[in-house]
Amino acid sequence: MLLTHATLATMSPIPGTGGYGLIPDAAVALQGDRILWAGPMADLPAEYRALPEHDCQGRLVTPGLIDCHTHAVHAGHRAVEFELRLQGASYEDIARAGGGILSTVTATRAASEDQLLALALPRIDQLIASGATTVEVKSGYGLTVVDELKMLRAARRIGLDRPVTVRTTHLAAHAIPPDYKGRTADYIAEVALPSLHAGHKEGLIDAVDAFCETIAFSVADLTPLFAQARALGLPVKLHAEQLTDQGGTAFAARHGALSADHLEYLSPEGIAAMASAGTVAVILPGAFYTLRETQMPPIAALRAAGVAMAVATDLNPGSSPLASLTLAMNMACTLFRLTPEEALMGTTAHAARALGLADRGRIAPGLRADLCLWDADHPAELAYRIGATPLHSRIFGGRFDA
Ligand code: DI6
Ligand code: FE
Repeated sequence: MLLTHATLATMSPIPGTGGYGLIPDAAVALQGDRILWAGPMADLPAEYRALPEHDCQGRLVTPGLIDCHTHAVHAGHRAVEFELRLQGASYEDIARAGGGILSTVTATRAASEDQLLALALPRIDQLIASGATTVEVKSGYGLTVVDELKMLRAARRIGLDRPVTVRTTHLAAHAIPPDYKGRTADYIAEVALPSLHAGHKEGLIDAVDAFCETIAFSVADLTPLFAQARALGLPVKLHAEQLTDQGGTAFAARHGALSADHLEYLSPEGIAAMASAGTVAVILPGAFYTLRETQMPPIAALRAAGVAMAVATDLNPGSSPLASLTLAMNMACTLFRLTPEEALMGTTAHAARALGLADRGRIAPGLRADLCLWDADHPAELAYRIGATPLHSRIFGGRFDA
C-alpha cells in the first residue's frame, strides 16, 4: 500500500524537520506489516509508484500510539471510593481500611478468565479509539498464583481478539493480601516468585513490575523478585515515588529497568540513576489528576538530565479510570507542562522504549506499519483537544481497521 499526501509526523527527526520529524505532503510505502519507505512525495522512488494508493488528503499521519502502562484487566469498579474521596478520605486511608486495590482483588478473584477478557475488551476498544496500536497490560489484582496467571492469560487473549499488540507485565507485587499481612517476605516467596516462574514458563510475561510504596513493598522486599526476573532474562519496571520517596527508582535503575513510573516524589539522585541507566520516566497524569495530587513529577529536571519521558493512561479502576491516550497527553501538557511534542514522543517513540520494543514508535523503513491518520493538520492538535479524539483511521500491521 502507498499512503500519499500525508502530513507526516515521523517522530524520527532529521535535520530541519523539528522534533516531530514533520514532513508535509509526504508518502509512506508499506509492505506486509512493515514500513518500506517514508519521505516527501517528490522524492518517492519510482518502484513504489505502482503500489495501491490511499490518498490521505493532507491528514496528519503519526506512528500508532502506544499505551505503555495499563491495568486494563480487572473486574468491578471503584466509583464508591471516588465518592468517599470526595468526602475527604485519602487513597491511602481507603487502602489501609481494606478498600482500594484489595476491593478490586476480591472482584477479580471472583471472575473467570473469560469474564476478565470480556470486561477488558471494551476498555481496550476505547484505547484503540484514541489511537492505540500497542497496549501494555499488567496483572496485580489476583495476588494468588492461580489468579495472577488467570489475569495474564486474559491479557494475552486481548491481542487475539483485537487489532492491537498486547505486552503483558507481571505485577504480583502490587499489594499485600490480607492473609499475608505482616508477612511480606512470605508473600514474595509463596506468590510473587512462583507466579513469576509459572507465568514465564507459559510464555505469559514480557516484563516484571512492582509497587514500591509504604502501603505496598519496600526496596528490600523487592530485591529477591527483581533478582529472579533478571535471572530469567525478563526486563523490570517499577511503580516508584508515586506517593512518597522510597528510593525505588534508583533501585530499579540498578536493575537496568526499562522504566520507572509515576515519579511525583522522585529525588535528584533518582533522576541521575535513571539518566545513567537509560531508564524511561513514565508520566501518569491520570492518577495525579484523580488523586488530586499537588506534588508534580520533576519534569524540568528530567528534561535537563536527558531522561526520556513517556506518557500513559495507567488505566485502572482506582487511581486512574482513564481510557484515552490523547486525553493523557492533554493532561501531561496542562498539568505537568510537557510540550505537545514531548507528549506525542511520550505515546510513540519513548513509550516503545519503555516497553523494550525497538520495532515501533516511529515512522521509518523496517519498522512495524502501525499508523494513525488524524483529522488534524498539526501534531499539537492531538494534545490540545480535551476529550475529543480526532482519530480518522488506524493502520495496524499494514492494514486499515475494517
Ligand atoms: N499505582 C497505581 O496507580 C495503580 N497501581 C499502583 O500501584 C493503582 C491501582 C488501583 O488503585 O487499583
Ligand atoms: Fe499503575
